[in-house]
Amino acid sequence: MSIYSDISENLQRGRAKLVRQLVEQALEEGCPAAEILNEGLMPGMNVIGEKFKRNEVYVPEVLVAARAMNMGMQVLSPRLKEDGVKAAGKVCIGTVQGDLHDIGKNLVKMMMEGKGIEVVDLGTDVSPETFVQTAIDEDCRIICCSALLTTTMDVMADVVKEAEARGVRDKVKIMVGGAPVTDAFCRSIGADKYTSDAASAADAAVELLCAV
Ligand code: B1M
Repeated sequence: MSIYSDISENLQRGRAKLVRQLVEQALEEGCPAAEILNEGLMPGMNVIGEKFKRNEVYVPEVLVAARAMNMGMQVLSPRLKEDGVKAAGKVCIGTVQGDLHDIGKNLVKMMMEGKGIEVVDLGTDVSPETFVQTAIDEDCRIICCSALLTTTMDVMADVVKEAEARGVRDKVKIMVGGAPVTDAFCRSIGADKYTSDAASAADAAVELLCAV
């Protein structure tokens, strides 16, 4: 078994320390940082994402795999920067104003990072102004909004309006999700993309980043 499949397998099992050691070993052996990411860490996270979509693994397994991914990335990130490797694109994510649920939002973030996307995490209770200002300041190409309450999902419409008011609606895509959110709701508020789960959100973000 190659060191890359070793990294991928152990990431899927959530063996964070081992993943970090294997990434260190791969670097010592002279493997390029981008190759370790693209052939070891990301394929491992992709397998978990696909299994999550098919309900073959659940939130806890995704969380431990994401922790292993993060451990590997701690070692790899400085080397990727040194090598001038750029992220697939930059997005910001948050749970909308008035809403403190963040487990799903964190999963979306982890899946996106697993696809090589740079994610600015704004946390919870995020105002439309903060979403849009961050997108402008940080040059994010997608704003990702999560809502778990029927009483807060309408804030997503305000994010769309704020992006229009600030004159950046044509420069930034807006993705929405969370248990009460639907595709019909997404279309009704003029957002760009609804997805029902974290793995699909990450896939959609990659597609949007490639399209813009
Ligand atoms: Co709250 N809560 N909660 N809660 N809570 C729900 C959501 C609720 C359905 C429970 C119920 O009544 N049956 C209900 C909402 C009812 C409604 O509006 N229709 C509810 C309520 C009412 C409340 C309070 C108002 C309770 C109170 O105080 N009276 C209060 C609100 C506080 C606030 O936010 N202002 C409250 C508080 C809390 C806790 C703090 C105790 C805790 C949150 C802890 C935390 O997040 N750190 C909590 C929890 C844990 C839940 C439940 C039990 C679980 C939510 C969760 O994490 N699910 C929930 C009931 C339930 O769902 N069974 C409930 C797991 C998570 C992985 O799923 O977040 O849906 P989810 O994310 C999924 C997808 O939706 C999607 O991907 C994820 C994974 O695939 N997704 C996206 C999410 N964001 C996305 C973004 C995308 C794309 C996909 O693109 C950008």
